[in-house]
Amino acid sequence: MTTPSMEDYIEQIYMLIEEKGYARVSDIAEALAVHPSSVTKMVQKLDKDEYLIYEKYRGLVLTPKGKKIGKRLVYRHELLEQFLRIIGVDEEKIYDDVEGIEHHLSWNSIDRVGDLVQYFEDDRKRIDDLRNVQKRNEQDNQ
Ligand SMILES: [Mn+2]
Repeated sequence: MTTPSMEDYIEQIYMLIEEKGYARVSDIAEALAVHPSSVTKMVQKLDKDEYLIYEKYRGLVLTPKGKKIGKRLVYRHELLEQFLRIIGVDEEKIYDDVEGIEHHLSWNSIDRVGDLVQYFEDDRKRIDDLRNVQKRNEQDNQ
């Protein structure tokens, strides 16, 4: 079982390795806006739980288990961003909102959100229809 905080770390480490080929404690600390000592602590826990292998001077690598969950966490984040974008949430709110909800949905809900995103993407007209509903609601609220 992973906690929200563990998920944030695994997600970030997975993305750093995808982007740069490696993940340093200092990069993880910067990305998550936390103190490097917190990163070291969490990385040791993730090592103990076999999500990654941490060697002080050689850096860290995800285990197959860590990679698998990392990939799913990044997918979940991206899917939820897509979802909020489709339903018309303001661009500047999307990232923080996803950070706020991503750890609190079951995979069942994530899969159903995936269906909904697909439903809208299969036919752009559906997104236009939704925008029309939103325009009407905004006019009514004025
Ligand atoms: Mn995230």
